Amino acid sequence: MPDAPRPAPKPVIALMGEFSAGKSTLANLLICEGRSPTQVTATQLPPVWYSYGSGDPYVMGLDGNRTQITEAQIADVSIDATSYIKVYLETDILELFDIMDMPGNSDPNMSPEVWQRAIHYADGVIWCSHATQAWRQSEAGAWEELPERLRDWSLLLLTRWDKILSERDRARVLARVQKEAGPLFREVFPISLIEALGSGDDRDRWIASGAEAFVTALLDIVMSLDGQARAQNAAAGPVARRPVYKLNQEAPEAPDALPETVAPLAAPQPAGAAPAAGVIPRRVEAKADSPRPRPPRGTTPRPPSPT
Ligand SMILES: Nc1nc2c(ncn2[C@@H]2O[C@H](COP(=O)(O)OP(=O)(O)OP(=O)(O)O)[C@@H](O)[C@H]2O)c(=O)[nH]1
Ligand SMILES: [Mg+2]
Repeated sequence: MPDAPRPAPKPVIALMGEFSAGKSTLANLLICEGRSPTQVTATQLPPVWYSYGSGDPYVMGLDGNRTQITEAQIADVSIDATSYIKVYLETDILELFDIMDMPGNSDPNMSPEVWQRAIHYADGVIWCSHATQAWRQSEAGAWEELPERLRDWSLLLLTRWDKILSERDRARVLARVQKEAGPLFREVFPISLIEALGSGDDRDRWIASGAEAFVTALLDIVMSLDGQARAQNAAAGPVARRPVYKLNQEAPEAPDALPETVAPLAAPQPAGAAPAAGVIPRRVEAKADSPRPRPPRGTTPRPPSPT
């Protein structure tokens, strides 16, 4: 009997950048769980790959062997012998795409192989760069080494925007980064992740943090990537299509129909309630059926997802 067809893998978005640039804080903002370990300074973690689902995490070793672990053991996983740690969460945004939280790539004690071998699984990257020292030469050098196919599907995020106080300085930093890095990314966004996490029900604060513009662009990328995967599926013949759901709604009748809108990312909270750390507090609407048609520069296929 032939194997049952496997569902198409979801797009994988890798969170990259130098040490302490805000990658894990961003992962927490996106997955709404506050589960991504931040400030892991004593030992670096291997890439942490978040997928939708339940069950225990596992470690994918460099030898290709999986080892089941508990959540409490994640912080102790050795970076040297590990390809990535897989973590399952039943959180809305992971129904749309997978997130890979990468270790900081400027640590002199860490081999660049750690992120180079994991980046092959990624369809797009969110590169986090400290706004106060944005887009250093070392970052440009590291980005240069990554596959060119990623550029049309990647965003540059200038984190800690709250640390640049004057409008004049903000404009200057943004202009320089746009000039130097703009052509290498789909878009550049300044953001205060701390402000976004703390914005609660305050919509103006959420928008002012830069989160709304960034998340809208991110969903745009994910929907475009998803459409591309669907086109590849159609070309490849009858394969199982991944059902795409409207978040918080019933699955559409046609299993391969794209949703008209994606909203909301988090259930609305009762008025006056303190937001849980890491919750995306805003309704972000993205037109899933009108992604910007920007084909990737390269068509290098990524390795099949091992899940
Ligand atoms: N003020 C401010 N602090 C931030 C912002 N983003 C992140 N931080 C803080 O920066 C520190 C490092 O953030 P992480 O998210 O752990 O950084 P990381 O890139 O995952 O770090 P490594 O994995 O160690 O490379 C934490 O204390 C965050 O709270 C921001 O936008 N504004
Ligand atoms: Mg981190």
